[in-house]
Amino acid sequence: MHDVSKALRADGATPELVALVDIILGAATQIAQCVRQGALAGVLGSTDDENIQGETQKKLDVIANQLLKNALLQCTDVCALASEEEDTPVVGNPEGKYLVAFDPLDGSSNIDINGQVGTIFTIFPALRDIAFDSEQQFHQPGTQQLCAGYVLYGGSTLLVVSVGGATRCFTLDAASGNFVLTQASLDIPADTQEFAINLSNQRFWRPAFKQYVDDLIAGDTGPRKKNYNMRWNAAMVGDVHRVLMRGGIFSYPSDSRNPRQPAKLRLLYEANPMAFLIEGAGGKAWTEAQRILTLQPTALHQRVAVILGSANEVDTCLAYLK
Ligand code: AFP
Repeated sequence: MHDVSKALRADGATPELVALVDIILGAATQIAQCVRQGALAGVLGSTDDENIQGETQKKLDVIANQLLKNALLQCTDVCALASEEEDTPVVGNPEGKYLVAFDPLDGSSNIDINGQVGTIFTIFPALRDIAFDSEQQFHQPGTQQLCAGYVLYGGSTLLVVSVGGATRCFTLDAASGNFVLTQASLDIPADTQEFAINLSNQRFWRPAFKQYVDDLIAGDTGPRKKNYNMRWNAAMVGDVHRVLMRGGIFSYPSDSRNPRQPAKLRLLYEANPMAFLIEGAGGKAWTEAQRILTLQPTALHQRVAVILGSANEVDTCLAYLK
């Protein structure tokens, strides 16, 4: 048995769930090859299409989506899947036990600059009291996730995954094609001096959030009495990975740029899986008013404000917003 299967079985996952994660990893390994080959594989640049979010699709968005879709639809345990790149759920086997949702390639704007990108995924149980092909299947709070994870295509290809216990990190061994356990349990320090927030949006923030960030920037001359450093990857997967590795606070708050879309990150396949992993590593993940995992979804591509990371820093941020 490979490391991922062994660890997930030890964490209580059923053989079927482990097999499903293995299928996702098979597709992710192919995506990793495309990312690594880049221009040599002709996969850089944009298509002429837009997704449901109104964003221009990159060639790699489409390729990654197709690889995951093809692999998952061959699995009889998959009832339906949802993707950032699909307007509506894609139906699999009506009797399938699982729902899978994913952002096939998070951080698409990094593709053409050789920056970090990743695949974020989550698995929910299929609900027997709701039609198998209904979008309502996916309207489950994040607490119901059976498994959440991401594959980060960076200097190394990493898998970070949890089935509800520890958040574990594996590294893809290019020689064997296996993900090898490299950190058995991630543990986010409660305090931090690092933040990841896109400061170019500050004129659109609510005053309380702006005050919080102003006080971070004021450093040891302000009320926080310590200096902070800033990092921004423009790929949630990269920013959250850094927080999982060494602590920090990551936030994409609500703003007033577009009144019809006050938040940017998607609940189902971005905020929920990341919140699951962050909590498994001892951190906190909230919207501006509520624990992310307890939100009752109302739409497939619903967007939410996100504040996550080192527990004490998230608490401080939330205290400003009260
Ligand atoms: P994609 O999934 O479309 O690549 O979007 C990435 C993302 O939603 C998230 O990963 C980043 O945190 C965020 O966008 C970066 O957004 P800005 O460009 O507004 O900083």
